[in-house]
Amino acid sequence: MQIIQNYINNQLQNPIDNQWIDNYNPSKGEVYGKIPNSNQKDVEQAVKAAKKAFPIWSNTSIEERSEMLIKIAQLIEQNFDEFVKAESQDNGKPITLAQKVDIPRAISNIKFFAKAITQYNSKSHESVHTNSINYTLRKPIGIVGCISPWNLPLYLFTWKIAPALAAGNCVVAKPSEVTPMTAYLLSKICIEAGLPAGVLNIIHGLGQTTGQAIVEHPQIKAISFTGGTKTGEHIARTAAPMFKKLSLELGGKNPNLIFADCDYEKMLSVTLKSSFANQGQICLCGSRIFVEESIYEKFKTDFIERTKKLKVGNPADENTNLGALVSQQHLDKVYEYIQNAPNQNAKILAGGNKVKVAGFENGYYLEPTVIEVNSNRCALNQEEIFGPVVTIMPFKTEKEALEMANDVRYGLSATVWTSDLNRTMRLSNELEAGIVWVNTWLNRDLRTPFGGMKDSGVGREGGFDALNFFTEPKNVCIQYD
Ligand code: TXE
Repeated sequence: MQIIQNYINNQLQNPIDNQWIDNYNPSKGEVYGKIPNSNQKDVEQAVKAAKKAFPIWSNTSIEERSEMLIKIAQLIEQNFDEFVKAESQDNGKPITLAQKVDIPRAISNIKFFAKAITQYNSKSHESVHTNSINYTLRKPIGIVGCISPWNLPLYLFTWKIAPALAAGNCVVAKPSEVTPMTAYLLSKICIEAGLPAGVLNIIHGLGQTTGQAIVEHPQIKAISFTGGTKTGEHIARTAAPMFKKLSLELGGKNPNLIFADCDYEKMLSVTLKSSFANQGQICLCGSRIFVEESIYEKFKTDFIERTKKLKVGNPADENTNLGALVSQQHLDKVYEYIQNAPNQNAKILAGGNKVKVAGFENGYYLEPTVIEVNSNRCALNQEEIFGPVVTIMPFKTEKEALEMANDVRYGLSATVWTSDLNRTMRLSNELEAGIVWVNTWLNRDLRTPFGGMKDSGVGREGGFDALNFFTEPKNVCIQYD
């Protein structure tokens, strides 16, 4: 049994009321650890520690904060294999993905914001006719809350805490209770790095207990959240009467528009990734595939053939393409969508079944699944499934493709495959999405604004947008003679 503890005031400690929850290994469907189910008392302790630390941390020089973050990133690098193994075991994702994406990106997040803060600046506005100058101070907010999900655990956890800390805030953070392990390892790293007590507090527990206590705490002035749209809605409702600053990165139902003039081979291999990477559990996955009629049949044949070749198996095996889904509950949710497909006039073309992996019979495995739909209005195309399930459908014209792409409540990302520059320009203007990828997918530059429109969220993360979120602007106006 691996016991995870809270990290409060630079100490690893048990939850005050001694309440625990099970931590599962999804590849085996077995409990392998216990994590605290913290409550208001633990959050209160963390807030007290953060409050005490804030005047000191917010007054350290930018260089000091930057160096501390770099040190933390380097310590993760030194313990790289341990982090990779832990992430794969906790989440069920292929170890190769944790190795190539999750942990390297967590390290990059921290290093990026360690450097970004040294370049962060504010504006000034001179009005000669009134003999005055305005300038903007950017002050850390104080104590901020960071709540992250289970799909990219350390990657999204660091994406929030790094800019918050770099900007001089003290943080009360909660990783998902489904994947708490790498955040726990990070707390040990912070102790080793000598991060001052109370600057970062990592509290574990359920959303409705620990998460709720963070959102409700009156001294936590801003909440950065990534997770489901429903949860985001609930958090917004709770936080609004306290006028908390909110950054919400929520669900997606992203269109992938494939035109006949694209680089077909590149499109095919990237589309396979954008459909099934991380078992389809990435908010940016292109889960609605629309293909121009003239290449639809060819695409259908090739895509199904490639999908069937993907290997579902033990995440620790280097040849595995898809590991386990994150939990039994999530597997049930995704599987229900597949079972309901025939009721929606939809046809399962590949996959659709749970998988029994030899030696891991109780794990949460599902075949990569391709479903042909005949309307964009069906639940399969309108609701976020968040698993290894994509739909495909032909379109006749660019206009029709655009209409279907936008006809959904979400607006996180969109992918376009075409070699026509004019079409690229038209579609990137018209698509209702926070991110539009053309002839690429998940190609991330950390300086860019990241986030969604419509029900995919509020606000943007990344680059100076994240530092803007984690600071309070104060305008100073001086008149001179
Ligand atoms: O996420 P939750 P769930 C989508 C995906 C998935 C659905 C539900 O469609 O099927 O959301 O997933 C914390 N106050 N995404 O239920 O609950 C929770 O403990 C404060 C998309 O697992 O939103 C966890 O730390 N916090 C998404 C975090 O919120 C609360 C990634 C996210 O969990 C809380 C994950 C509360 N009342 C799921 N309730 C993306 N955008 O990438 C829960 N939490």
